[in-house]
Amino acid sequence: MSSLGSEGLAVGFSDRGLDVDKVRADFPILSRTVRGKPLVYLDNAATAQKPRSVIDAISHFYENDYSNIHRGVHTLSERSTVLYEEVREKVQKFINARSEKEIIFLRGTTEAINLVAQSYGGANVGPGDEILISAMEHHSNIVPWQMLCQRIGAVLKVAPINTDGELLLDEFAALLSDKTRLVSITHMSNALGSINPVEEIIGLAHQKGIPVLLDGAQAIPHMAVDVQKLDCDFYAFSGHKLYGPSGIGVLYGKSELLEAMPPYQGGGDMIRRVTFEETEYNRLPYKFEAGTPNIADTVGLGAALDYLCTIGMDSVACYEQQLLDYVTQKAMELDGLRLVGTAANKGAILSFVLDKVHPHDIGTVLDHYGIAIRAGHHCAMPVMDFFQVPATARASFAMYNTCEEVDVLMQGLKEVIEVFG
Ligand code: 7TS
Repeated sequence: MSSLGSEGLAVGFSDRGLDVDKVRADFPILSRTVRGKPLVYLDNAATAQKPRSVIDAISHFYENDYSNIHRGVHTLSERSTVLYEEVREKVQKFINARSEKEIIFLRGTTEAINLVAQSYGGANVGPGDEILISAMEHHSNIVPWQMLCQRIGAVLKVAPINTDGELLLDEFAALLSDKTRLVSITHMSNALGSINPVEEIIGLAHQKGIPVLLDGAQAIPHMAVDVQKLDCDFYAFSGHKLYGPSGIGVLYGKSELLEAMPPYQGGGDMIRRVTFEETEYNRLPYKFEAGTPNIADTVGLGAALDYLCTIGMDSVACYEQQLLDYVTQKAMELDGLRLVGTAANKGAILSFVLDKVHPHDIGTVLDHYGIAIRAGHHCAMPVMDFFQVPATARASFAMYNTCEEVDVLMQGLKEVIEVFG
């Protein structure tokens, strides 16, 4: 495939360091067909496909190195422990955390937010206190806080957005009160694509001494993230949206906060000494990693990070921004298409509705052309309510998508409009 859009729009892959043909060749699934058509995979916000190196790393690990970690003196256990802990170091470097002990492995973003809600929230939030989120959150960044608030008698506050899907920063600032115990906000919205002004958000919260959790599930595959530069207190993300396996994710937390937090789950590995009377907990990060973890998928996540480091997150961001510009321009040419989420600062997600066509029908027709998009509420029902739509169709892009695929999508949408319009 060429690296130019059909309009000749320069999407300069090689001069900016991302060779999309080469990237595509690394992802075996991208060469399959669906319903006799080449797969056009545009459901990357739900989960991204995996490069060969990730698939191979997992098989290689099971075939050669697999054992349980942190407990055996035998060769395989030591080998598995080294490989697992090496990934912690890779994650630390990838997000520029100060220390490996600030990296906690969990199932994913959802579990990471639940950990903070239960552990930090349980210890620091009292009756009448407030947690501040935004109106564009995924259910994973709403429900754990609702559960905490119900349990404790605290109050969930919601910072509003405008009709472009942008956070209203002044209103956000006005909602920071001396009762606010934590701000938990998405770095990038999965339903709208909006990228939040997280540095300003963190600055405003920190002026009042309030810690900030960033839900990085969507942001991390699309841009370089530096947790020290952001100065966020917690950062949560999932491996599976970052070209790694499902079932493995990360909570970053500043060590001084993590040190002071009680464990989230009890069990093996998170202890130093146990008697029936009391338990002495392990040091960070093991205090938060009870039980046998997802060892092989952690190794797979390490391979995904290695892969991304060879490309460079700045190249990914630059390439995807051009793809987003291209698809946005093309989408706006279609009669009856309305974009849902038009923030000035957006990641490569296009949510839209078509006049007289239910999003599920859009998804079903596009599937006949081998095009995978998502139709639904995207686990962000309050966002749908705000825009007064039951659902949207969402095409979400990754570094392996091309302008040609955008053209195929547009052709598919023209067919949808013809059939239902
Ligand atoms: N936060 C955001 C912003 C998300 O987009 C998602 C998943 C999550 C949290 C939860 O991540 P998990 O890995 O723990 O499930 N978003 C989507 C989506 O948009 N379509 O499918 C999953």
